[in-house]
Amino acid sequence: MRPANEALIVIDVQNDFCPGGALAVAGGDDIVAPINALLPEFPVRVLTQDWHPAGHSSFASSHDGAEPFSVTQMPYGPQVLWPDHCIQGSDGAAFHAGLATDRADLVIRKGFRAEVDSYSAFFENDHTTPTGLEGYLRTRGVDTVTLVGLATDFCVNFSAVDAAKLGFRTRVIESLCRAIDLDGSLSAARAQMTEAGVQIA
Ligand code: VGL
Ligand code: ZN
Repeated sequence: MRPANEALIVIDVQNDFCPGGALAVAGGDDIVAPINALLPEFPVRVLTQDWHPAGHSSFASSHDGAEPFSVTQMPYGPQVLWPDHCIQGSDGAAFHAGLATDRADLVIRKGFRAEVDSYSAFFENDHTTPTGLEGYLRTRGVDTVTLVGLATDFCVNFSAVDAAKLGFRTRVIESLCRAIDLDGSLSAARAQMTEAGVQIA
């Protein structure tokens, strides 16, 4: 068991990000068993769940004529438009059936406001609206976080960069993540994480 100040944060290991899902990430399900093996090592265990209402503003289908994976301008900046995914209560939004969710202390949902996406476990994509995770971790005495999950270049990246900016010692285990890799987004994500002081293991 790791010391009491360490949390494992498992990002978005949900059916829609696994093979066969609406926004499938190649090999997304390969990481389930090793994540299960890692969970008991950590005294604080958090899962995140992408959780969008139908018609969410990050869906290409909500923008006339927009193709999935194109980029639009939102009031808070550029936003990739995704296929409909992780709709609240759907099978796609459920955790992968093999994930040991019973071992989690906290499930934090994000992306539930129709007009703002939320890649990060800490802040919505406006970079100001908090999810509450920072307070949860601090009040439990956590100052060091390890991140794993989906997808490396979006939700893991944004979460890790925010964690480091908030002052948490932050590590990403890249072998327990899988990437979407849209137009070089994986190499950009690695650079952003390194720049923010995230340790990539
Ligand atoms: C994610 C795109 C849209 C992720 C979530 O979990 O990385 N990516 N919503
Ligand atoms: Zn999403």
